[in-house]
Amino acid sequence: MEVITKYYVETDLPIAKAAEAIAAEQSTGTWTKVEKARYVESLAGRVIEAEGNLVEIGFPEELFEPGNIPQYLSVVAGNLFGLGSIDKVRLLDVIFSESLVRAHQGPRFGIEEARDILGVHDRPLAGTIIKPKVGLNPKDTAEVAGQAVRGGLDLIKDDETLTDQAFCPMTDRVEAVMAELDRVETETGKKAFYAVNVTTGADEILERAEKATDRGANMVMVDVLTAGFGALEVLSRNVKVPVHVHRTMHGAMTRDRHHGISMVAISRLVRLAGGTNLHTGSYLGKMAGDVGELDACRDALREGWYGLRSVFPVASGGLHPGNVSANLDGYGVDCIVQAGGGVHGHPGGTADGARAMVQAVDAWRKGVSAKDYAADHRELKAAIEFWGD
Ligand code: RUB
Repeated sequence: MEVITKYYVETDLPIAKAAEAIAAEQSTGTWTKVEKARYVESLAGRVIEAEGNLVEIGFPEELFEPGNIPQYLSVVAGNLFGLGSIDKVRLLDVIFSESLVRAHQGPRFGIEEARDILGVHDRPLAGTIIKPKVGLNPKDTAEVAGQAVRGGLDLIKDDETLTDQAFCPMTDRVEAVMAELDRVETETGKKAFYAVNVTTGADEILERAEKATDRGANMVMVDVLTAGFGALEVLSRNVKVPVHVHRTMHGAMTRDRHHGISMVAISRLVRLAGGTNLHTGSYLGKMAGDVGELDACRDALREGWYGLRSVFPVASGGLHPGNVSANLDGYGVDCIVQAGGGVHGHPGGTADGARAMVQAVDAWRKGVSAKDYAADHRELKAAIEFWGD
């Protein structure tokens, strides 16, 4: 069996030569001929197609160490990016063999398991990011989180740069937020996830996550590209709560359509490594996104894949109640729409912003435009007047 990789390539070489150079460099070759025993050739990469700017290569699955995602990346996304003979190259997709996929547990908590915890099965989830993204003390963080859940949101998350700084120690923050969420649940019956960012060095990320869950955290978050896929998999294999995966730094790899690594490839790796939720971009928002790629990420996270549980795609980045429906049209029911500024910047404050997000999701479910639904939903009306739709 093979692992199939697809690349976009720009080069002055004949495309077949460039494809051979990539296949060699990422398997058994180098820039010049080196005599080798014949049996080594069984691990050589094979050019399947080289046409125009598209290259497809099959790597024998024996080249990959089962279970070792960092090593997978060294093969399919390694030295090739630095080959002087190639001007630009983008890893478009990677199709892993069944045995390599089955070497991973994948998400311990997938979409269904996360829904079972919340008791929400028939609609998209709506969430927010604590804003300001850094600076609040634990008490004020809890206040903001409590307001968001009182407004009906299902998920409150730390932002990607908030970890365990002196101005907001993680353990104090978790205790304060979870105590507030417990109060809200007791008063209103509304259950919500709080995704605490446990991103840190590989040597202590599991210990940090366990400190959070020991204090009641019901979800952890990791910045997968800065912490590493290995760190994500350590969490998903050992921590007894769902894992929210932020993709900060992805733009350095995904943004150039002609060089880097597509979000589709990253989506497959996050599912292998066991994320429950993954930011994959918004059909309408502040971050640049390509519809074809968004669709491919959505499908990579949710389609059947040798028994691995499915993963929530997360639409975030510049969302507000007025553009929720465009994102839900793309992602459908099994997704998370989340807004930071689009909740906390609401003219009526966080709780009203949360209500407006919930109303925007309800409008979509009913097949009614947000504008029409706003006629008798004041919080949504105020949001649309403020940000448009
Ligand atoms: C969004 C936010 C997230 C972005 C990252 O805040 O804080 O970090 O979602 O973008 P806001 P992406 O809602 O105020 O824009 O989700 O595309 O990775």
